[in-house]
Amino acid sequence: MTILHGYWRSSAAYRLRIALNLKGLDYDQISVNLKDGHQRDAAHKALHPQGFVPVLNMDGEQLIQSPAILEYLDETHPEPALLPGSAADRARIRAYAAVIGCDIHPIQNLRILQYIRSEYGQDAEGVKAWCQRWISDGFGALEKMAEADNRSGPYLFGAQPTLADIYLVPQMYNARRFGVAVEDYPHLSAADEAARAHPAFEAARPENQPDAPEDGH
Ligand SMILES: N[C@@H](CCC(=O)N[C@@H](CS)C(=O)NCC(=O)O)C(=O)O
Repeated sequence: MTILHGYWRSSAAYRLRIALNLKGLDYDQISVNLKDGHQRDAAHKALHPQGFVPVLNMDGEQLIQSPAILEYLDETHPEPALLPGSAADRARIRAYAAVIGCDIHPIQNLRILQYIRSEYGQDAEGVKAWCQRWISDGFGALEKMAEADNRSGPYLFGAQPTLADIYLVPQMYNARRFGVAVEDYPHLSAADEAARAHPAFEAARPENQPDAPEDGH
């Protein structure tokens, strides 16, 4: 049985839920409550030395790091391809993923936000301003990339969802959560809307997870 150790609001786990759903792979979920700090429990750190989610148990393997796991899923279950097209197309798709996965998401991770609160005395508004600043910076670049690619859509890279959408949708969710004006990025907003209407993305939505609290917080 495939088991995803995740959390309803984790965007890295959200990426994996989308990919597993797109590939038509069944999985169970074990919730690691990030809000209560269970990612730092010894039992979880035995699965993930960094104390992060997600962890995926699949095919007798224990896998960490969503970029690595997404590649594993694509290599072991090639259809539908998360990285379609030519080598140059795949490089462009990976570039969208890298802007989000390397340059936007890591600096608004929970432990970073907790750190700027505790060590730099920031309140909720200060934390929100930090997130808005860096999400907007990355989204500005992504919007220009999408404009230059000039794909007909509806997804970020054309007619089928790719790795780029798998990274985009969870990051747009975070952006809305932190009050970023996502409508300022028309290409990103249109691709996000199209992807969220896809059943694989819909089933992966944070609100649709078994550990999502009823009050949405
Ligand atoms: N590069 C890692 C990042 C994983 C990550 O940032 N996970 C977050 C949730 S989205 C986490 O577990 N944060 C716990 C914390 O900051 O304490 C991946 O893509 O798997």
